[in-house]
Amino acid sequence: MIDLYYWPTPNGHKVPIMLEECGLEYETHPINMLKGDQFDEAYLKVNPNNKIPAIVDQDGPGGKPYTVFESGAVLLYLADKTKRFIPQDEAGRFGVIQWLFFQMANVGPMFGQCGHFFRYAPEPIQYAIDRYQNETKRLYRVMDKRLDEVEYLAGDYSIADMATYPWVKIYDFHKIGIDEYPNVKRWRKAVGERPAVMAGCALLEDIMKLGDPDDDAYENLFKQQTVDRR
Ligand SMILES: N[C@@H](CCC(=O)N[C@@H](CS)C(=O)NCC(=O)O)C(=O)O
Repeated sequence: MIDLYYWPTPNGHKVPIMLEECGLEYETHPINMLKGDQFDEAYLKVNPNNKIPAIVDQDGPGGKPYTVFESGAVLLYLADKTKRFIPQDEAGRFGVIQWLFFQMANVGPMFGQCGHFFRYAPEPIQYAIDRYQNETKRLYRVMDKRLDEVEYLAGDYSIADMATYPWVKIYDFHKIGIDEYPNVKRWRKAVGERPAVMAGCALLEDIMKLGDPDDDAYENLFKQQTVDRR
């Protein structure tokens, strides 16, 4: 049994997608980041960085419970545990790892900032809006070129696609014209039609249809650096 600490966001979706793909049994523990659950002492023992997602594998190495945070690390852990969605040969394995790191170091942070400055910044800052949207578009071009050569980011469908899909799923949130990237569009459709991907993205999905963050949520999400939470 795997305990999944989760809230329905792009980084969150990655893990239930993999759990569903592998048919692993899991129990979902909602961490309501709008209410500040990510700062609870008990949760900070699971993820000291106060973010979702994270897991506790009750049947970890040596048969003991094992905690993993950072979505990329969670995906790699589950891929190694099941020997699925990552090739077992060294070249194939590092092919997946580099596209996974590409997502973790580029797509996630840059798309995240792009959405932030479009949607949540208290006042419009044109320099930041342009900087992060240009970087988002550049990353779309990188992916489009890659997906012109191969079917999935690392060749075969893998954890690199599971990590990237939830961010591309919401392209309109970042004001991206998906038709400009036909190979990404084809890939997005193929990944999005997989039953496990649909199930992973649907987990607690209704909770997020609540509209814009209210003042408390804004405080919990975006003022962490200026209030004494940690
Ligand atoms: N690099 C981290 C990023 C996780 C992350 O940013 N999670 C967001 C939701 S998408 C979160 O928990 N935010 C709450 C907070 O920052 O307090 C990962 O991939 O696991």
